[in-house]
Amino acid sequence: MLCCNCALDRGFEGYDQWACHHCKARLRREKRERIQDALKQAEAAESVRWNRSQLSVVGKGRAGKTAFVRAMLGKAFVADSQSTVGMEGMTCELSTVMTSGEKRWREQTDFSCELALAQVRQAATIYRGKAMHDSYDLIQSLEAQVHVEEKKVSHSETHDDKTKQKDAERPERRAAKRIDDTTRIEHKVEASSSSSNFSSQDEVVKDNKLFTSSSELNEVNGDDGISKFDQNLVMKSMHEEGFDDAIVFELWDYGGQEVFYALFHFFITKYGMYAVLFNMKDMMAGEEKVQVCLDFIDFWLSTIYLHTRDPSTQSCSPILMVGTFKDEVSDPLQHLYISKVLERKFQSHLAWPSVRFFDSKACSTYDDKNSSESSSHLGFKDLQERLGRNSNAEVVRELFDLCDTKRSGKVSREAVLKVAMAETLVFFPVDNTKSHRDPVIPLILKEIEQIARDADYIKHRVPYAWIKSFDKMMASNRDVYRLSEVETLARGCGMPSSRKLGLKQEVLEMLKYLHNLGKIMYHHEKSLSDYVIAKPVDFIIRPVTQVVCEVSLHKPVYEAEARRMGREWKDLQKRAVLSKSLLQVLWKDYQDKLDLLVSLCIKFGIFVPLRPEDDGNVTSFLVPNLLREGSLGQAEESLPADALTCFMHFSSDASLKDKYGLKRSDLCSGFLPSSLFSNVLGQAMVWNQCTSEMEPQLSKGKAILSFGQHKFLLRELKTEKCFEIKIFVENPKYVLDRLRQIVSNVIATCMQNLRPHILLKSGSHHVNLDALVKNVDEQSGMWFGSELRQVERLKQEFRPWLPSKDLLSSYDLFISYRHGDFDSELV
Ligand SMILES: Nc1nc2c(ncn2[C@@H]2O[C@H](COP(=O)(O)OP(=O)(O)OP(=O)(O)O)[C@@H](O)[C@H]2O)c(=O)[nH]1
Ligand SMILES: [Mg+2]
Repeated sequence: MLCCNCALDRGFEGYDQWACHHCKARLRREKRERIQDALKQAEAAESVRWNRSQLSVVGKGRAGKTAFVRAMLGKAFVADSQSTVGMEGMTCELSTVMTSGEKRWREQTDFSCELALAQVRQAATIYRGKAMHDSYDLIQSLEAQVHVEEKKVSHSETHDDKTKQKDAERPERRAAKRIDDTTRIEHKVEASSSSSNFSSQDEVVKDNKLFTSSSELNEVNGDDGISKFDQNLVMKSMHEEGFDDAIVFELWDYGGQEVFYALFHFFITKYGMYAVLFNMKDMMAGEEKVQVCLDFIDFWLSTIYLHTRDPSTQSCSPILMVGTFKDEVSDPLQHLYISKVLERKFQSHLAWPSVRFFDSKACSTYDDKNSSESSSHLGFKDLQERLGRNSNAEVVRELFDLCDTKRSGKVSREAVLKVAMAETLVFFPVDNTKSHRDPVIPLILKEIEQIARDADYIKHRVPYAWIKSFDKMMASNRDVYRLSEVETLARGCGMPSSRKLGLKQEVLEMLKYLHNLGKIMYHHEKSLSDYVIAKPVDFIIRPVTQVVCEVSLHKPVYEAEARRMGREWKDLQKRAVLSKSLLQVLWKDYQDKLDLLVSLCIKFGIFVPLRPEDDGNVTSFLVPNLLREGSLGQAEESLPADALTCFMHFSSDASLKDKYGLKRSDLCSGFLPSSLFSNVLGQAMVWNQCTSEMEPQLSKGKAILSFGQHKFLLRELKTEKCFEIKIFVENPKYVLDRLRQIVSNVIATCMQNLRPHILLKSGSHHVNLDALVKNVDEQSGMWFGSELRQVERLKQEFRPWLPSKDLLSSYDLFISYRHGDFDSELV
């Protein structure tokens, strides 16, 4: 037989495509050289498209989040899975199976060196001759931002600069402009591909057969250019089509119980997407269950919007709503009904434009048994019956009208099904018991991949120095670093990559980037900015959930021992008071970092140190998230009847600040993050302890506190999305100002897009205090519905809340040295 390369007869028979061993050796050598060359080029580059994203799976407890994650990973369904404690994270690679074209998500456990992986991927791109036309240099876009900032300072007044200023606030948008220099690598890629003998994919695949194992690859020459990389990785890069381009996700499975929500604010970040899960059975149950289910979805949509809103577009990270238990709620009509209920409820939600819909026509979601129904006819009542007596009549009517195109008052079952199966749903219905065999799961994976590929952040070319620094942080077993330590480490890895940014600025940008990708935790807020948490789940979630958890569902590791502490255990469960000695037991496994953990928990607002003993040592903490619901008993009953009342309303909708005369229904569309009250309560407690001897009275949504002599009641009104503040002294401004300060501190730490508004009640209206002060100051009246109230009337009605200027009019300078009847109005 003739060799297919040199055409010499080597006398070997039986193969169509046969190369003699001389030719094979030459081809191997040549191929090895090309791989070597590609690796060298990749190594010589300074940055790489990292292809990272994240998916967070959130929703009510027991909604099927963990089962859904397992389904996406192709793991078998577990009938009685354990409730997730806090949250679980994993790194997964989303790749395409060549034979079926199906998406597959693989947990990545074998790569410890991100830089090497990124370089081999880059080499694979070069080797395959692919150009990366849509990547943008991150450093250059940051430098451009700095440049604009500098200009902004020097020419802040000109109109021209104002426009650029706007641009500076939109780094992602700016990055979307092609930066010519980033094509450096692409030219190299193109050059390399033109020098390569391989022009088509087929030839590459054939060529891959030259090396069938990593040891074979290593045998030839043994040159360092290749052997310093993981040989399996290099083999993979050659054999696996799509390896160079696969997206790696951080996948987060959140625990659904409310006690954990205080922790989640620190984990929800911009880069990535969110799957909001709900149990479809809840949506078909009675009104109460439907409401709870909708409230949870509302909470998550608002939370995602709050933490991921892009100020330039006003939109948030993409969201997929997923309905579980399709095995039990399987009728396509039920799905359409649920979809309509969700649409009605959330179509004006700020996060709604970011919700991705499901085109049910895209797959054969429904079994044949559904489509082979008899052709008898249904009236409106029959349809309602089919959807259950708890169904919402208005929605059923909408569905009926949708099917009854001839307006005959009757629709055939066939027509109903046809409509139900053809409509786009606002959520993805899944049956977790089928795991990845549910046809909707691959569609969800496809959607997730598309979202990631379209995102701006995925197109950034990340400096090698950043990835190297990240590797270094992960390589040591440390969970947490001081910022200065990261700076030193980063310098050792070749930072700053940009002299213009400088080391400090570039390190901050790197930390922000890694945080947004869910790789580390870093908060720029003053009290937290000195700590870089390399392994947030291990470092914070694991220990904190030993204290903050629902004991009936999640057992702390040392529960038996803790229970033996009798009164102290009871104090924690009943009064949310945690003694240091109990903490020593619950955190037995974290003794070496106990002090640091305690101080971080205080900074995160999870623990509030209670009044120190006489020797100045703190021996116990309040854990506000563990407070129980209930009345404040005698303390509440004996409160004076007359109090000055105001409301602190919260919303992510910036336009609300300009509105006054709000109705109760306007308030309900705000957003009150579930842990905000407990956080504020914690800080208010601290101020109470500093300024007053009065023992605070606390329960989950209510507290009686005192700032100095100023006693007040603070209450959470969940439906109206506000705090009610009843103040029992003549001048309410001191308490209000201090509470405003506390709220802004909490918001600055972890909810930066949230806006508080102080409202005063007048009849059926709520007046915005800031607008009121402004109007009174400008001597203009205010509209209350159709009634215009003049300034004098406003002054009279709201006098205690308005700044007092009576005494000021007779002084140029007023120095107050005491609180007394005479000057209490001013201080
Ligand atoms: N029949 C059926 N059971 C499901 C489905 N999804 C989840 N389950 C079951 O529902 C229970 C809760 O599922 P999980 O996946 O643990 O729920 P979770 O949302 O992770 O719960 P938490 O971690 O407590 O927040 C388990 O017993 C699952 O086996 C589904 O689609 N159909
Ligand atoms: Mg779970």
